Amino acid sequence: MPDRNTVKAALTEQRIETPSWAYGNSGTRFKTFAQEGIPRDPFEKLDDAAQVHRFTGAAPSVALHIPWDRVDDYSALGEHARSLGLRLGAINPNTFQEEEYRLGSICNPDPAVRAKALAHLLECVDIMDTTGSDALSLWFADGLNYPGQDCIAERQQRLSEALRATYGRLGEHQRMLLEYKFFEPAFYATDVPDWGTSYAHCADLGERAQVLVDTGHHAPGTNIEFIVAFLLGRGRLGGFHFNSRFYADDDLMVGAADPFQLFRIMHEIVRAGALQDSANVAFMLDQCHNLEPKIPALIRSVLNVQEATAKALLVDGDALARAQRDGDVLGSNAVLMDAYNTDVRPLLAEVREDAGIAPDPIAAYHRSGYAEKIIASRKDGTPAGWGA
Ligand code: LRH
Ligand code: MN
Ligand code: MN
Repeated sequence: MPDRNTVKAALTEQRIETPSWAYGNSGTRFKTFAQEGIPRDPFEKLDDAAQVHRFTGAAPSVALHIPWDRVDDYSALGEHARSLGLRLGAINPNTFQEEEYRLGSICNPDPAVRAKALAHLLECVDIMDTTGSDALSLWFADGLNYPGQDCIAERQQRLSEALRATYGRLGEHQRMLLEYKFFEPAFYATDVPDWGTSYAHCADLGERAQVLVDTGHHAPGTNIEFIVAFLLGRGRLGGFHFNSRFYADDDLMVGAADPFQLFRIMHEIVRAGALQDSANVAFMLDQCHNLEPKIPALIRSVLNVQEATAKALLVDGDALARAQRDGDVLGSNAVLMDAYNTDVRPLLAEVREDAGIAPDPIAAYHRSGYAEKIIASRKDGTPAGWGA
């Protein structure tokens, strides 16, 4: 059986990055229901992120999306993060919300649009230099709605060129994560639709280009843990955008729709020794809290990842290896299920108490009065939201 103290130590060290955009208002294409107390700028988003970290002890970094988080002075933003005990994490360029990108960004048939998109990617590396962020997190909405709309093969060429130019601009300590998504906003063909396409481009570029797995970006029924295991084996798993989905890219709280899938993914991570910081796998959330309050939803999400991780750490590796070697189909499955069916909440409560954190972070957040405070103090100004 895994040693209890080793499991606790691994849980104490686990870090989960929250996305700046999850703190702002968000909605569907039908309606955004505004909430009260929403941050009005990136500085206030960090203030809220600090609460998630304060009550979980596990979320010390925040991913930025540019231009949603554009500020005049990124060192001041980094300084604000540091003063809150946080740091700025992955930088996400945004090449999908400007008029010019109607037919794509770096895959666009018009060289002038491609140049504009590339300039933005390079600008985001400049921002990384200032913030000290080590990951450029790329997702492209590029794709086609109709057969024949553009040449699929030529678009791959254009994609390669822009990725190569961006990769060449990265510093030694910086890396590029390439996220895939099988559809949306394009409905017929997407230029980076799957992990294979992302992997091939990363392999062309070099070691510091890695695949980013957003758990909501697959066709229903896709075995995501297989993808994770494969990429880990090749040193190409750069990180995750965790969230849950019932139908498409739902961006619901991770572990809400299918906690068993999250456990299976974390089992592959633990098996490969990729939980440690040195493995350089970024565990990030990419979620939208359209109905529920943002801060407790993000706390809940961190707890869900921790619970799946704790269960994965409790898998009896020796018993599993023995059963697998013996060809014991039911026995090996039972080892996994035993771990999955363990109630790990008391163990995690202990980990938190050892770290001087309240054992029930959501209750502690509600008791803190922070929600009431931001509702009262953020009455004026424009709340941040997708696109703002
Ligand atoms: C695309 C995506 C990508 C974007 C984020 C806002 O669906 O997952 O990571 O940057 O949503
Ligand atoms: Mn994502
Ligand atoms: Mn997404």
